[in-house]
Amino acid sequence: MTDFDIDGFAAQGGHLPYAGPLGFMRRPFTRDLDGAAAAVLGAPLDLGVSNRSGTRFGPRALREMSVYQFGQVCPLGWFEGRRVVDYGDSLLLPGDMDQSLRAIENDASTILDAGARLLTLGGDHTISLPLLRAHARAHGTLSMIHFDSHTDTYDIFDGPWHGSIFESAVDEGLLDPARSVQLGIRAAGIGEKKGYRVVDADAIDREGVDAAITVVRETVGERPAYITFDVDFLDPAYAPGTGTPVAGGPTTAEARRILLGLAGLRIVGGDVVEVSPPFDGPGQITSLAGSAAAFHILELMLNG
Ligand SMILES: [Mn+2]
Repeated sequence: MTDFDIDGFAAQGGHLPYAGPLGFMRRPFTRDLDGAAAAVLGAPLDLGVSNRSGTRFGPRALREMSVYQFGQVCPLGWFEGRRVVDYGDSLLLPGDMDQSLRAIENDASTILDAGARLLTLGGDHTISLPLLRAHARAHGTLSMIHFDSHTDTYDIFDGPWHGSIFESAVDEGLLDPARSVQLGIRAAGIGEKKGYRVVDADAIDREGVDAAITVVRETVGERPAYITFDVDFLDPAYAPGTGTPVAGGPTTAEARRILLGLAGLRIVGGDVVEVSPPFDGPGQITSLAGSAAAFHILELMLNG
């Protein structure tokens, strides 16, 4: 006979990592937001990419690898007393960017209006624009903590794409760039700087993560802040499964330490974007890293 506490195990979600249903972190799929502290939303969009596509498969892969975080990145029992639901995916019509962004914004507003925090799984980075619109409506002008190898301030086409959103967000007054930080930047800029504080990849490498954390904490202060985590922040050695990888980036350990270093800030929302499973490597390391970051963002939202 086994000594295994099957009832206690069931209370944690009830399945071994390789079995069972796949709500994010085993949360139940439901649109009932009553009493929910947070909801997780999938935004399976890849209409906005400029290079390799595939991020429409990101939410599913992030959910799958999230169940490996139990007892690892996520302490067992962490969800006790916290109602977190998986709201499912926004219904996005293929080829229709306007409809897609409206659907994401509507779902986000529904969740925020219910009083829940929102963690969104992308999807390409275009999704952050409707998400910022919804969060700014709920919380006022935001600070942003932006992990990325690109500034995404490249508003060079007629419509939104994954490289234009953080120019549009400033122009729309959704966030205050002087109170926002872009971390890990290393792609050659082709757009305006728009006034963001930048701690680029070379600065993180040279001065270390503690210095980066200090800049973020001093810049953001007490303001409501939104975290957007583009998985291409990470070096392609740690996150090959993404559309526009840029060599020379931080490690998963550095990402983890920066996220943990943001504890106590007023994190009101966040997303993990640009996971493209068709380009992921053995061990699904990109989705694993992305889902760990997603859990840490959830932790910051609910502990803050
Ligand atoms: Mn990027």
